[in-house]
Parts: sequence; C-alpha cells; structure tokens
Amino acid sequence: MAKYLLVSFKTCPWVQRAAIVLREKNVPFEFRHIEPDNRPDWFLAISPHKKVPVLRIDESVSLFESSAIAEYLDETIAPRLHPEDPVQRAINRAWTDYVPTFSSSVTGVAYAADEAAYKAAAEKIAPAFAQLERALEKQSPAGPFFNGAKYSLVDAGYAPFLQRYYFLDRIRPLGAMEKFPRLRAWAQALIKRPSTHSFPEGEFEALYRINVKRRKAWISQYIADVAVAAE
Ligand SMILES: N[C@@H](CCC(=O)N[C@@H](CS)C(=O)NCC(=O)O)C(=O)O
Repeated sequence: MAKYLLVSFKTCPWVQRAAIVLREKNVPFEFRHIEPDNRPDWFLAISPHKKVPVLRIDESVSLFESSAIAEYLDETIAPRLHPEDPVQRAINRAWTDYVPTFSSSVTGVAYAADEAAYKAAAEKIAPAFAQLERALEKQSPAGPFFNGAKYSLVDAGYAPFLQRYYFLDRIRPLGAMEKFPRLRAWAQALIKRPSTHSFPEGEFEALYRINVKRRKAWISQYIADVAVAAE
C-alpha cells in the first residue's frame, strides 16, 4: 500500500474530514500537525493555497482540498463509501457540495468578532439544519447515517461540523438542534463513531476552545475553562 502523510492543523475540520475517510478505510497514515502561525517552507511548497489538509502520497504527490482528497481515497481504496447507484451518488455529491454553506453557519458563530455578528451567524443555523432535516427524511428515514445503514462520504463531510455545533452550544447555548430530531440522531451517531475522532474527545474540545480564544472571537468571553469535558 502507498505511504500516506496527512498535513494538518490540529483543530481543522477539513483535515478531520480527510482523516475520517482514511480511518473508515483502515489506512495507516502519518498525521503531521503544523502550526497555523508558523507554516514551514516544505509545507508552503506543496500546498498551493497554503491551506491544510494536504495528503502527501509516497513522498511524491500532494493532494489538496478535502473533498478532492476524499473522492481520491474512495476511488482508490476499498470499501467504497460512495453509493454504487449513480443517481444516489449524484445526490450524495450534491449534499457534500452543501458542506461549505453549512459549515459557514457554524464557523460564523465560532469566529464572530462581536455580538451582532454572532447573532447574525446564529440565525443562519436553524435554516441550514432544516435543509439537512429534509434531506435526511428522504435519504434515511430509519437512520442512523445519511444513506441509512451504510456510512458514506456525506457522513465524513458533516461529522466535523456537527461536532463543532455541540462544542459551541456548550460554550453558549444555541438551542437549534432540539427542533430537528433526525439531524440530532444523525449527529449523535456520527459523534459515537470512532472514525470521527483524531484525538480523545475531551482533549479535542479543549483544543477547540483554545483555538476560539486564540482568534479572540466574541464567544471567547464565555469560555470560563478550556478543560470542560465533553458530555
Ligand atoms: N476548502 C478547503 C478548506 C481548507 C481550509 O480552509 N483550511 C484551513 C484550516 S481549517 C486553512 O488551512 N487555513 C489557512 C489559511 O486560510 O491561510 C478544504 O476543503 O480542504
């Protein structure tokens, strides 16, 4: 098997998506964490947009963009996470295309610079959740994953952001999830899945809080203790 190196910032959700796909496929890989404020020259040379993730393969090829990395891994390593049916595959791709819109509602809350920006971002969460609730009604009436029983690339795309919603809700309650039972059950199933986690859960939530504080986000003031454990 090829040698895989995943270059990462510890709390990056897009890196987490790529790591989840590697774990779902039981692929051994080296995780190399670099600091956002001190990106080494070797990294800048292989990352066109200076962003993580980069997946380096056999020390010769560098792939970037988490969606492209996920698709590449799915095309080259079993088990296939995309559905076999082309229509279902198109529907799945359409919903992974919605990840950036969905994620911006969550990260908008996390990194809002003032209360007005926080409130404006928080108001976008329920409409985004409603979209996903409707998609789940069609795709997965019985759960637990996006396509029902079988885990897919859609699950890997949303897991990091659904996890962060709970991190934010524990810093300052947002109360949006309660109105969407299917989404809530999906989020819980993803959080329970071992592949979601690159770090022990409590440690990761603390790292996330430190990152929110580092960015001097408005909600930082509500972080009394970075070490509050996950539920
Ligand atoms: N669309 C990209 C997003 C990657 C991304 O935004 N990564 C962030 C860290 S979570 C980054 O490297 N930011 C550095 C920068 O913008 O300079 C993907 O899916 O891989």
